[in-house]
Amino acid sequence: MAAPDSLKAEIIAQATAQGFDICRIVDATAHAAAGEGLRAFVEAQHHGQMDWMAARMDERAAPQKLWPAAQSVIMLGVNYGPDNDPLAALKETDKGVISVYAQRRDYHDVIKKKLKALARAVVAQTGAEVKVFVDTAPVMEKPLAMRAGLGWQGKHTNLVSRDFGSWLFLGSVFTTLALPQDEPETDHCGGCSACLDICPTRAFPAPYKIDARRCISYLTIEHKGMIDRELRPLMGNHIYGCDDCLAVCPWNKFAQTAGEAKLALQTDYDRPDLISLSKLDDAGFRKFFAGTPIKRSGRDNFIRNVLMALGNMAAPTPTHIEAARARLGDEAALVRASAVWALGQMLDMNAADIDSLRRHMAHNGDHDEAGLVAEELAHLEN
Ligand code: B12
Ligand code: SF4
Ligand code: SF4
Repeated sequence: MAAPDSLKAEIIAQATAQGFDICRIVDATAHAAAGEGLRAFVEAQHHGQMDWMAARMDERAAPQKLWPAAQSVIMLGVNYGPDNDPLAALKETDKGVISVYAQRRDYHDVIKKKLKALARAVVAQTGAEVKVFVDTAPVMEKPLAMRAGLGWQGKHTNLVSRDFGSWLFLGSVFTTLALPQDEPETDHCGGCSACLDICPTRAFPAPYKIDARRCISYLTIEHKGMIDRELRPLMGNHIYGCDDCLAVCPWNKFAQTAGEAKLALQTDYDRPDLISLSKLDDAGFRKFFAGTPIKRSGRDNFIRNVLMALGNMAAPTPTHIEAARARLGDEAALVRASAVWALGQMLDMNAADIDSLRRHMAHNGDHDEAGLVAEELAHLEN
């Protein structure tokens, strides 16, 4: 077997050949501080409906709890820097804003393939055991990446890189090899608070802490059911994820546009028209978003997001109002209830209008076991 230093250099060369933009090594020993942060986050209920975060916390906090034989973690990053300013689209309120990562092919698929290819190369060269992880595994990728020196966890809690700003996807290869460690990165946020100040929903109870329940990314991707009434108007035209706190970071001036062709931005998903999106049925939704992470959120939750955006439009036209009204007859109670909210935002309704809306919906023979539609109608009357 090659000596550790040259072996590490070969692994980095392999990672580069696979299209990773950065590769550094951290030992697999326990990370007590990250575990405490995670426990505090879960105890404060900041994870919302993401119950899986409360399970397997010990494994999340410490790579060796997840895989006792692991000696080192090869931490990897892929740059997905956009070539435009994601904040500009927020002004076009008749369009939906899809976060930068989701306007590309599903990074889980793209990165997993790269991780597996790298892992195979390590096994072929050393005979060591390996396991690959990206995003969905019980691994705390950001604290590990900080310890490996890929960047630091900024006040918005994401990893910031000196070379790539906010725009790095993370992944890891755990291995039984004991490899030379890299130096951790230190915090370079200083007195800046741009990410905390820009957050539309005030999702940061304090710097370096996020309450996911208020984060638009969580609300549009992970949260099932109706969204808190108080938060809906603050979501603007975000319909899948949110990049506001990432995009405003001054370290992005060093960012580079993504080089990986498989992660190229797809124009269909750049500011799509809200009216067309609102018309997607289940099959249309799956076809339009095939190969993207959006497909996984499910059609009903997605149309709910589109209706929130319609309700938040600065100057809705009669065609926009018609698009929301058309969803009053939707199969899903979640969508119908969201349509009621959107119309309430778009129109100045009097008691007679509300009564006619109620009769219109009754005429559609609604089944509303969870009472979502009834609650929205009742709220209109108050
Ligand atoms: C759950 C999750 C989410 C949740 C929660 C976000 C979060 N900040 O944790 C939601 C759905 C909101 C989310 C959103 C996004 N996500 Co996400 N998400 C994850 C996931 C699966 C787990 C993260 C995690 O463990 N969170 C738990 C908290 C506790 O951990 P932490 O953020 O490291 O918090 C530390 C400190 O802040 C502190 N702390 C936090 N809360 C508290 C509370 C108290 C009281 C205390 C004392 C301490 C404390 O302790 C922690 C340990 O040091 C990771 C993938 C992975 N497996 O790691 C991707 C990941 C973090 N997401 C990612 C991305 C890209 C996003 C979005 C940008 C997507 C988008 N455009 O919409 C947004 C960004 C929102 C934001 N500002 O964070 C990338 C980030 C890449 C990077 N450069 O950092 C990751 C790593 C996925 C990947 N493989 O690339 N995400
Ligand atoms: S992603 Fe958006 S909503 Fe979530 S914390 Fe950042 S700015 Fe706030
Ligand atoms: S915007 Fe400012 S505070 Fe937030 S992560 Fe970037 S440097 Fe840190």
